[in-house]
Amino acid sequence: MPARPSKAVRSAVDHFMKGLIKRNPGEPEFHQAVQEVVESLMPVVLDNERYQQEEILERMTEPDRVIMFRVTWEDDEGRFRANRAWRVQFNNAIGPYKGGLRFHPSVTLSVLKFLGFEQVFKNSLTGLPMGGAKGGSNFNPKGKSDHEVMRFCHSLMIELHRHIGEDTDVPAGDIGVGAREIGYLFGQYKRLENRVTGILTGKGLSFGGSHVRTEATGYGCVYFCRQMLEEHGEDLKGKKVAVSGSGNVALYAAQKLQEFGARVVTLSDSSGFIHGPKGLTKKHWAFVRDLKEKRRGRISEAADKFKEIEYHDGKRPWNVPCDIAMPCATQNEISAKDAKALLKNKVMAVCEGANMPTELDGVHAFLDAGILYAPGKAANAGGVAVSGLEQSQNALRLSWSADEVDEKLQTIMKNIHAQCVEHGKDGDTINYVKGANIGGFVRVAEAMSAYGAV
Ligand code: NDP
Ligand code: 2IT
Repeated sequence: MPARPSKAVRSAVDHFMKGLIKRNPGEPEFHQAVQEVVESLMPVVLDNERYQQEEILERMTEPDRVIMFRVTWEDDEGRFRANRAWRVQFNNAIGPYKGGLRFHPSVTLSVLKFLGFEQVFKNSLTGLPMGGAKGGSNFNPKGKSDHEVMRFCHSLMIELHRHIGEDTDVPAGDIGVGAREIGYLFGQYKRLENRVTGILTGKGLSFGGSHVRTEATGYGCVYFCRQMLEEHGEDLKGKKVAVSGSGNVALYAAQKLQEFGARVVTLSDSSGFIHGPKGLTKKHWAFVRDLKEKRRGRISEAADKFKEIEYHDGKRPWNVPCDIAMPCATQNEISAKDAKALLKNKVMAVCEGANMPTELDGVHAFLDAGILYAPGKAANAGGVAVSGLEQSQNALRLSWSADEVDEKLQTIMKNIHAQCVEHGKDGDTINYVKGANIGGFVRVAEAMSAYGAV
């Protein structure tokens, strides 16, 4: 059982959150992300007068800068359309801003602030010199033609190009932004600036991309999970794993889980989930990858194709009994009720491929139950880590082999795990939330402190 926070810590957290909510009204996702972090950090800050005097927590929860702009583009019928886009440059204390772009109708400033805030800690945990940022638009790529997506990306870059640069801010992909979008964005940047340099990551291999970047988040999440199990005398072999999502992160997490002998029983999209009680095999995986990466179809098609797969419309996979849950779709996809269902079915580990996929009450339920719970900012850091390696390769003007990059990724995930263990000791258990939050915090706080009042 983890130690309960003292009354002084609880009241300091409440006081801090009241101020934050007042300064940032109507931003529930941002409040949630900050609350989770502040619950871990408050004891550290209360113990350190310098951090209090320098208002480290107040400064770390205020983005350096938010850029908001309109993106006008023309659809295939010749109609003009307008979307809103942002870049939230959260903190560059330890390196140039770094973080993905998300295209999804649910994107709001609150969502991008929560993602940018978490990115600061995640990037610090990788040990690479990267600050934190996030950006994106409420543009919905679903149902749009390639030409429409291209026109949207080109238009977005007309504004974004003046705010980014290899030593300033380096965006990448996230939900709705993959290889196709990065290609269009990079092409437009190159045309506008007449510079071919590492201003985006996740690029195609023919124009400066890194081997293993596509696979990195999913693979990294499984490497982290394996490490966490090993730390507790367990391994992945034969473990039943419920994976959600069927995009970039979910696909490559599922592939690596299969390679390590785990039994992946579910995948999902925003319409529903598929369940293969005997485990999804390589053949199923290849079908879903083609479906999602090339044909942009719905996950239900897998159940039309294979009789051993069931489809559950409008549902999430968390009622399927499993040893490990690996949420890889989106924020708050595990509600407090879902968390209870997972615990009732004796889940032993939850390892987050997505960012903040578990509601705060669900997080508390996992921690109270003492299961192995790896928060996204630690477990999904493999994606941005390989983005950092892509930046290094671009700066050196050379390209490392897939094996070299994969080896570096494994080492980075091991180091992140070690930081969680070092900072997460809680009685005789390891609290990975506390470990990741404190581990990510220290480097950024020390850098900010060294700079003085800036
Ligand atoms: P993709 O766009 O490739 O895939 C997203 C998947 O999640 C799709 O299956 C999508 O279904 C599903 N999804 C999206 N929104 C919702 C929703 N509101 N409800 C239910 N399902 C939803 O994105 P990624 O795989 O890149 O990202 C997945 C998660 O991982 C996100 O939280 C992202 O922030 C995080 N992440 C991504 C990294 C990366 O390198 N790409 C790195 C670290 C974290 P549908 O197709 O129906 O929309
Ligand atoms: O959430 C994330 O870490 C990402 N979407 C990847 C960011 C990046 O810069 O590669």
